[in-house]
Amino acid sequence: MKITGYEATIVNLPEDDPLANTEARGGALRPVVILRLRTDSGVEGIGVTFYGAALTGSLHLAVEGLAALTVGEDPLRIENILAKLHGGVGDSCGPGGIFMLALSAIDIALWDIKGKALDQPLWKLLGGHRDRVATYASGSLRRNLTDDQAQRAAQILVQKGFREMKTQMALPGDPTPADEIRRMRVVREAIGPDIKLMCDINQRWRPEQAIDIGSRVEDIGLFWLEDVTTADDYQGLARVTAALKTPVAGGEYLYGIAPFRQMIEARSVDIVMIDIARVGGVTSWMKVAGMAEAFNLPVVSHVMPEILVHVVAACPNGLTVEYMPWMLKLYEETPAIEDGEIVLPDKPGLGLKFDEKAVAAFKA
Ligand code: SMN
Ligand code: MG
Repeated sequence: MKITGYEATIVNLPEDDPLANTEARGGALRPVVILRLRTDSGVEGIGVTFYGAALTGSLHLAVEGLAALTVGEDPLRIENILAKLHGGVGDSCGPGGIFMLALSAIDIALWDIKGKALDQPLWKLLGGHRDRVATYASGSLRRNLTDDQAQRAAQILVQKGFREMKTQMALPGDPTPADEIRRMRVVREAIGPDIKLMCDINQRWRPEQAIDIGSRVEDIGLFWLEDVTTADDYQGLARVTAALKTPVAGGEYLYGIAPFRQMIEARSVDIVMIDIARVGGVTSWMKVAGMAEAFNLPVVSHVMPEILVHVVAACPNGLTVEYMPWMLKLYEETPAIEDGEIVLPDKPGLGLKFDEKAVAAFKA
């Protein structure tokens, strides 16, 4: 089997909130790069990457540049191709930035090809630990909502059957710790005691703030506090993690596999979050999951649930999938949620097909 061609396309998706219909940033667009990798057997693999914003054009070119290096290669030899891609840039611009984001799209497409070629869904190829997986609603309970809006949105998510959901602290403006705590109580009261509630700080606190506010919300029962301070302040994170009973999650900002070693060895987090675009695709996601398993730590996904459901379900320490619905529109069909859990697809590879009408409509 040989790779014969590729097509990378920029697609601008609307920034909406299909889960709770809260007012998202009106008219804002989220650019993503989609990839099709073609083979001589007729099997086509698909990949996705993003985070480009103003650099989306460069990311698109980077995907094309790396995809060109895969033509003629055997798509089932994924590590061999990844080594060629690293070599293709002389290893001089890796392991971070646009190179890694572009490489991830290719790695995802290669795994999709492998699944289709072997007629197996990806989650089974990667380990197949479970066929349903916990998931949490994300993207609705944002920090810029009013307390009333957050309360209503949280209730909508519960009515829709979500058993887990994520909100945010580090409220806009100049909030006092009391403001932050009030918001958490509003959301907790809206959803009741049994729903798992996560809270993302998106790196906006200093470690001492995280310990102060984090310790004042312990009685609210958060499932985790995420990215409480600058993502590469491993020692600062470790202080917060040691000080709080609430589990601390982090890792979505790390590029490649090696920084996870530093973060985990420093005991910076209780829950390891792995971003598939930054880590280097499916191959690297699974390597970090194995590293975390050796430290008795669970792993969780970041965005793109339609793809990440495979890796979280595959490994024994996969905890829950972030149901961030940003890219669902790209596909004809995405995995169903039943009783608050995502049901793993039976279709081979990723089990996803681009919705060609949507791709044409949103194409940049
Ligand atoms: C997040 C960050 C960047 C893009 C999407 C989402 C956020 C999350 O940190 O964890 O959902
Ligand atoms: Mg986050």
